[in-house]
Amino acid sequence: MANRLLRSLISIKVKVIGHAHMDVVYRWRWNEIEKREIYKTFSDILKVLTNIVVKKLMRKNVILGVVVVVLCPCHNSSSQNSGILPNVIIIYTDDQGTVDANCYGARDLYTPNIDHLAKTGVRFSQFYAAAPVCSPSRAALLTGKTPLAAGLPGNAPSQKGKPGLPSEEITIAEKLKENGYMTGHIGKWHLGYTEETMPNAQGFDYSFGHMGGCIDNYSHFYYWKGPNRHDLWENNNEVWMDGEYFQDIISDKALSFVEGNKDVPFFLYYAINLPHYPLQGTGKWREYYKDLDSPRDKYAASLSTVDERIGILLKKLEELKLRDDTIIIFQSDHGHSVEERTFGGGGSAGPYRGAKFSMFEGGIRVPAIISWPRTIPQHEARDQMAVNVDWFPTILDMCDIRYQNDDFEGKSLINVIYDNDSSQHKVFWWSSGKKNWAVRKGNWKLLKNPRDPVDKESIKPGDSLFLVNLKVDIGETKNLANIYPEKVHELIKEYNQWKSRN
Ligand SMILES: [Ca+2]
Repeated sequence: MANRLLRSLISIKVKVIGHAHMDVVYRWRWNEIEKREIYKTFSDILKVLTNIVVKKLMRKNVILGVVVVVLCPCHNSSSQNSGILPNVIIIYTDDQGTVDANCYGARDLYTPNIDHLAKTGVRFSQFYAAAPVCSPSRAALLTGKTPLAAGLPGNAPSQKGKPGLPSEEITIAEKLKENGYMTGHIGKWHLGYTEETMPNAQGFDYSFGHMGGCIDNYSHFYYWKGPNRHDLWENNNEVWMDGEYFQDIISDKALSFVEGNKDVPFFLYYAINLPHYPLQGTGKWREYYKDLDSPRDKYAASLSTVDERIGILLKKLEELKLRDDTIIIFQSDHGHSVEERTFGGGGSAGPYRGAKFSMFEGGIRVPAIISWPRTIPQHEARDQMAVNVDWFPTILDMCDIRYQNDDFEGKSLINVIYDNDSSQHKVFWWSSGKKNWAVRKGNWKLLKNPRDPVDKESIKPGDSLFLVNLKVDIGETKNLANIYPEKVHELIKEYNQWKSRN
């Protein structure tokens, strides 16, 4: 048989009196991997499908009048069918500023495809990365835990032979793989550069990209001070593609991964390494932004290069008729950079203070969108506080995969997304390095030894404890620590309790 996976399709048609007709199409595949969950009988499958349909309708607050379920299985029976699973794609951009998309208020950028995700999904306006730098943000995303709890509180080394995210941590890829998914990592990794910590050892069936923090997009050499090293890998094998533009390579790899797995549930972690430096957008976008000031012009060209390739992926999903049944999560890993290698800026945090490396809002508040046209609301916004550690349990809920709440510090966003419920995060914690941390509880936020890379001089000696009320001071301009000492103590206590657990 040419394909290792057989195809099957079930169409459930649910008619609801007084409400729209709703089609839910699920795909599943024969599962040749024995450890995956098995539904042995047709009645088991029917029960699971019915539960899922009822759950989805309940989420939509639909009053059921008559539910007609018509099952049309079009394959022969097997003893090894996997569960019923939507595809999942996480698009994780690198150093994209808090408000750097049209749907987040940018007026000088052109981001129609990111905006399209917002129009076909739910956009978050108070969404955080669990860290203000690359590796711990990614560790939090993939484990559902704060970086401290996940064992990677700071950036992983970019040198071959150095570890990163501990291999005993369970990643989204490992969990989904156990439940019948084909899993792929494409783009930046930066979570370990040893065989035990590279993507294939962390649950990814397929991996293509660079293992360190950044590369030149044409030579694929590490882009930092020397000695710079070649860093391009496919499934643990070093590959050389001299002169080929990395953004086009990973775009093609993403299309191939999706097309090659179109008949099976798949998870793609698409970690695009722009608009992180080097700011190497394409000539088309450099020309488009030629009238913007530097470095905004170079940053904008990089971001629109990313946006254009997101559009290419969306078009492919539509061509394959997978778009409606694919959960797409879009997020930046943290705020924009003001480092020398990015000409001191280019990105924007809008009204928020700080940037990458800072736990002021501009370092950790990020654009974040989820789109799943078949199921979740479209063109809606949510202002509830949420964090990237929430995606893991959210995905598992959406895929109907069981888990223990204690497995994560993240909270499922299902009720926030579907029903606009209040945030489940009463409190959240960040730490960066040994001396810098922050806690948010309600509208109060306490920063210990805050950093403001945009204006380093603005941090005064008396600001080692910096208390803000985000409700009245979104720009975190005024330190209220001396006015509300009891609030300072309360938040220090929250931090210490979290720290003692980790
Ligand atoms: Ca980054």
